[in-house]
Amino acid sequence: MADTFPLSPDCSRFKKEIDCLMEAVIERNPGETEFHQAVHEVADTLLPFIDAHKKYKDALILERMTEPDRIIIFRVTWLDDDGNYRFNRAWRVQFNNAIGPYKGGMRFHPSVNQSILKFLGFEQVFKNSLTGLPMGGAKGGANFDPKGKSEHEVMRFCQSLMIELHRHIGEDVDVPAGDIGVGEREISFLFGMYKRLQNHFTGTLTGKGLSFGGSLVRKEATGYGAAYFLENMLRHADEGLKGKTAVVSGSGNVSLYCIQKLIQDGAKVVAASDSGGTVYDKDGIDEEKFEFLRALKEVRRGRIHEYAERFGCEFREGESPWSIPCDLAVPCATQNELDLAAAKELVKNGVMAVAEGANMPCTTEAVHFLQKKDVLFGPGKAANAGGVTVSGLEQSQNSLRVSWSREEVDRRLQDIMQDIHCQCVEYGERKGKPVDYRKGANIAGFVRVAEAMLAYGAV
Ligand code: NDP
Ligand code: 2IT
Repeated sequence: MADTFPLSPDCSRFKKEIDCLMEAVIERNPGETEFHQAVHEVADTLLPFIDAHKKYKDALILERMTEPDRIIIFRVTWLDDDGNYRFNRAWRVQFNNAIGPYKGGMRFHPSVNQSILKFLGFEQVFKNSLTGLPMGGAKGGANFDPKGKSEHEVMRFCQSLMIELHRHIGEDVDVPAGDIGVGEREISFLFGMYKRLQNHFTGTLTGKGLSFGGSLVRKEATGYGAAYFLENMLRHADEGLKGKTAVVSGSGNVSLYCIQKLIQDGAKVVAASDSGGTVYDKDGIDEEKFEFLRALKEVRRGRIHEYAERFGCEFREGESPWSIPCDLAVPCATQNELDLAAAKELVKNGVMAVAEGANMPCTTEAVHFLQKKDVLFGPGKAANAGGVTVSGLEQSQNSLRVSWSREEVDRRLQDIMQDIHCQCVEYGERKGKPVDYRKGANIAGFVRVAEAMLAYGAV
């Protein structure tokens, strides 16, 4: 069973150990393939390190980290615009609060299930640790599809969801935020109901509107952060963004602001996508075209083919962007959107770096192939940590009852992304080879949580 997860070339010495761990994880969590994939990805690089540090091994730290603290599952009933009863299933996976209150996004998408939320919660623990801020890891969401729903239906769904969720969260307990299908509109509906139920105005959600406790740069933070991380990776390899051709997948919150920052910093972005297909703009997305794209997606909630129609460029229906020649590839849509065939195509076309704006967008096989071919690879838990970083900064501002300027928040974001890069280099540097950012991020993220768990003993 365990060999459904290919091992990276340099871990064969530890094959037996990883097989044992994965067999136990698979047995405890049957059928949860995305969760198995995320645990395997971490264990693959961590086991050699844990082997060399007996204290972590003896206290079963990694094994315990694969078990969430708790999972809350509940029904959300709501009325559609025609007065029909509808219901969905919702979850909050509170994974680990060793270093701070649970923190992580809420995802609304028809594909949401427990496996996906557990993989996201597990990754969040390591990501939040890397930021250096006091945040544990969690994730939540519902199999609700916001597409095609009216504003009032989305509002009623959010309010009904919060009627249950409010008793499980709090500014020092668990602080949800956005993810796929959950942006400022949904956070506002959720926060409005939370505040009413608690009769308490606190920073229990992040990604709030600016007039009620939101932080400047939160909207841009994940995309900007991914561009900053990519810039750090390139600089470390004596390269830079200027003049490079980039392709970005998706056209949601993360993609949009990644595209904006890449353009501002001198790269040429030639592709973006949505679940309907990819636009290939050979001339590059300039500031004016970007504004059109932003309004199309953020305001009108339209489809990306409208960009191709407006600017007369190619639209590849049903296709992802990975066959388009580029120096830099930034997958920003969803898990497992870049597979081995796509990785081979990118390498054939001379890709230099891949940074994961989304969570686990590259399959295991794709990651191993890219690393084998010495492509710089920035894993999601490092490259997309900018979003939760500014969420953490929003929590600080709420606690202090202050609002920092755009420049102040952006400066802190840049500093933290640089620090995450340094941590990855510290644990992932290899002689004569590109930094192993995957190994670096996993070890650096692990150590902080592991030390706290060791200190707490058997709890
Ligand atoms: P959005 O909902 O704003 O945008 C998602 C984008 O990805 C849309 O263009 C969507 O296309 C596309 N997409 C989603 N699911 C699929 C799918 N199954 N197949 C093809 N395309 C798909 O989400 P975000 O930008 O917030 O999130 C994108 C990724 O970034 C996710 O992996 C998320 O976990 C991760 N992330 C988000 C953070 C945040 O702060 N928002 C922080 C860190 C990571 P369509 O509209 O057609 O569905
Ligand atoms: O995956 C992620 O890091 C997010 N969706 C953002 C989480 C947050 O709490 O801001």
